[in-house]
This record gives sequence, C-alpha cells and structure tokens, in this order.
Amino acid sequence: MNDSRVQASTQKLLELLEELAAFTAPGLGVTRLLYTEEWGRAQTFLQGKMAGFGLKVTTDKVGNVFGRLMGRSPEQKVILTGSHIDTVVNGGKYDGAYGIAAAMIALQDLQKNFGQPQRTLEVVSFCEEEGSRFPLAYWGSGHVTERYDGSEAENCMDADRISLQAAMAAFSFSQSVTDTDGNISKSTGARNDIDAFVELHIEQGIILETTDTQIGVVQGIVGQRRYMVKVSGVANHAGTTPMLMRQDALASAVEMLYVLEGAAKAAGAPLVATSGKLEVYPNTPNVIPGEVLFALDIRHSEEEELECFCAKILSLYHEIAAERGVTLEVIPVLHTLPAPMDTKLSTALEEICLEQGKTYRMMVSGAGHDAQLFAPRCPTAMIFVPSRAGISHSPEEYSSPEQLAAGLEVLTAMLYELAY
Ligand code: HGY
Ligand code: MN
Ligand code: MN
Repeated sequence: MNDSRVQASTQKLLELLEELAAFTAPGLGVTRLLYTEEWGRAQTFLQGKMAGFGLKVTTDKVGNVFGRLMGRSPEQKVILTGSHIDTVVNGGKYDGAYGIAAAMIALQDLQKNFGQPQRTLEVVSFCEEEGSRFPLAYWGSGHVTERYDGSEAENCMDADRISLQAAMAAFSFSQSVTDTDGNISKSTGARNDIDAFVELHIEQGIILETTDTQIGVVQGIVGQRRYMVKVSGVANHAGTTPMLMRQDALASAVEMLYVLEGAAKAAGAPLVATSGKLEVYPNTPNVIPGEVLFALDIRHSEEEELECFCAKILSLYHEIAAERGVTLEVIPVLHTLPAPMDTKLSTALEEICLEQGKTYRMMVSGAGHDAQLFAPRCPTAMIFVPSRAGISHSPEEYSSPEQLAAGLEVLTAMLYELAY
C-alpha cells in the first residue's frame, strides 16, 4: 500500500485502539473483564463499528462478535482473523484489542482496494481469553473450537461468588452465526466452517525490541498449566499460640512458592512458573492464617517437560503440607497443549516480510493465545509486533504507531493471499 494509504489506515487503527481503551473499569491501565458492564459496552461498540465497515455482524451464545466480509464463493470455508476483547486487571490497551482492531481495518482496506474477496473473510472479537475473572480461560475461542460446550458455566464462580452462568445471562446474545451451508451453528457456538485462523498480537516479550526486529513470525505457542492451590491450616491467636503448635497456612504457602521459584530456575528456559494470585483468610494481622489460596501458572514448549515439572512440584507440595500438618487441595484450572503454527502459513509470512522489506524472526510465544486452540483444527498463524521493554499485562504496555502499522501491513497481505 502507498504511504498515504498506510498513514490513513494507521490513524484509523490508533483511533480504534483509543476508543476501545476507553471501555474500562476505573483504575490504572485497562481493566475489561468478561461480562462486566465495560466489556458489554466494548462488544456493542464493536458490533456497531463492524456494521459501519460494511461487515455482516453476528454474535454467538457466549458473546463472541463476528464481522463477515462475504466472498464470491460463499460455499468455501471462512478465513478467520481476530483476537480477544477482555483484558487482565490494570492491563494495557494492545493485548487482544490490537488483533481485533487491525483485522477490522485490514478487511476494510482489502474491500476498498480489491473489492469482494473470493473467500469469505471474518473478523472476530473473542469474548474472553485471559482467565482474569473466572477460573478458566479461552471462553470465547474455546466455544468456537469445541473446547467448551457451555456446561462449564454453572459451577464456575468469580471472586464475588457470581457464577459464569449468571454473569453471561445478564447479556443476551443471538445465536445467529451460520456456517457456509447456511446452517445455524450448534448451540455451543462451535464452528466447523473455518479454513484458517490468523492472529496479530503484540509480542508481550522483549525479543523483537532487543534484536531490533519489526515482525515476529510465531512458530509455536507454549503449553500452559494453571492451578488453584488451597492450603488449609488452623486459624489461631498470633500471640498465645506457641510456634511449634501452629498449622500456619500462609507460612506453608510461602515455602511452597519459594520452592516453585527455585525449581523453575533449576529447570531452566523455556520453563517458566509464577504465582500471580494469593488470598489469605482471615487476612487479619493478629490471626495465624487458617487458609490460603494461591494460583500456579506453569509453562513450557514441550508437553512432557511440563507434565514432569508439574508432577514434581505438586509432590513436593504434598511433602511440605505433611511436614507442616496442613492439608492441600490442588484444583486444575487450565491445561493447554503446546501448539505448533502452520509451516506453510509461516513461510508465507516470511515471504511477505521479505517483499515488504521488513525485518522478521521466527519465534516461540511464551504467552498463550486464542490461536493455540485453532492450531489442531485448521492452518493457524500468528504475527507479533514489538512491545516496548517487553512489558505487557501492565498500564505501561506500548507499541509505537510504526510498529502497529507494520503488523497491520503484514496481516493485510496475509489475508489478501488467503482470500483473494
Ligand atoms: O497469559 C497469557 O499468556 C495470555 O496473555 N493470556
Ligand atoms: Mn492476548
Ligand atoms: Mn494477555
């Protein structure tokens, strides 16, 4: 595309990102959790925007929003592109939103510059990917790819004991998504009419910046295991209980988390492990904690390594619990397999970068993405742009207009190749 066109598209992209960032709960950065009021306003805004772009807008049972640019051959399966609209708490304005906004601009530019595509192109705003509000993740792409059928919603509670089912019921979504045969898709929102999925996303790491590279062509996405670990001891008086007679749930959890860090460092890259959430009960200064709930997020590019590390760490936790006279309950929350991207699509992305004179590198994603649920079902590709200082899941998340524009150009060229 010539410079003035690139500038115009980039300007629209930046405006769209600012508009989406305004749909947030109060506080630092962007907080847009599944089925909250700000989440609903963002999805409603996107439906209006997609319709304004001339796309055929539909939603499904869980509130995924789709914008379709019909192809001349409607009998052929769809080329899907997009990302997730939800964020972490106090997150940035690019994680997820960038992939949706850029996909919308790309479809608009393609239609304007090349007319109707041969194959139907569709942009999706997945309702949820992060797992920030409810103890499960990929609720949006998980329905499209049949990981979930909706029955999981009933017993899945947020921190305020609101069920996913009740939160979802506060929003009414039509089930008007139809597949290429004109059939209404199964009530679960599963789609069997998708021939390829392409996701544009910020890297959320520091490799592209430190190697001064414009584009990351993702070869694979790491596998991920998330758990909630409940340590139950005995709440007691902080002043009168002798040290040797305590069953201190927090001291036990602290030892477990210290062990986690040491074991992850000993295992070495690409294994990573974090505990980003910890709740103490009764959380009162002069009471020995009776119960602690903490999260585990463990990742690796090899499933066997991940399996082995998790088994080892949980067995260590049981030993610590036994020594300290506390009880342990480990609740699995998430298990996603490592996902290789499609080599043909990755090669096509390399060629596009070469044609456009963009620096690029093949890389593995340490972050999980909706793309990893599509990889086992259809050819799937991911494109990264740099994150400043590698920061993400933070109000400091930032990618420059030039970096965002470069990703948009590569995505547009990829979609052109797939659909025209
Ligand atoms: O946690 C992740 O890897 C992603 O940002 N949801
Ligand atoms: Mn993301
Ligand atoms: Mn994220």
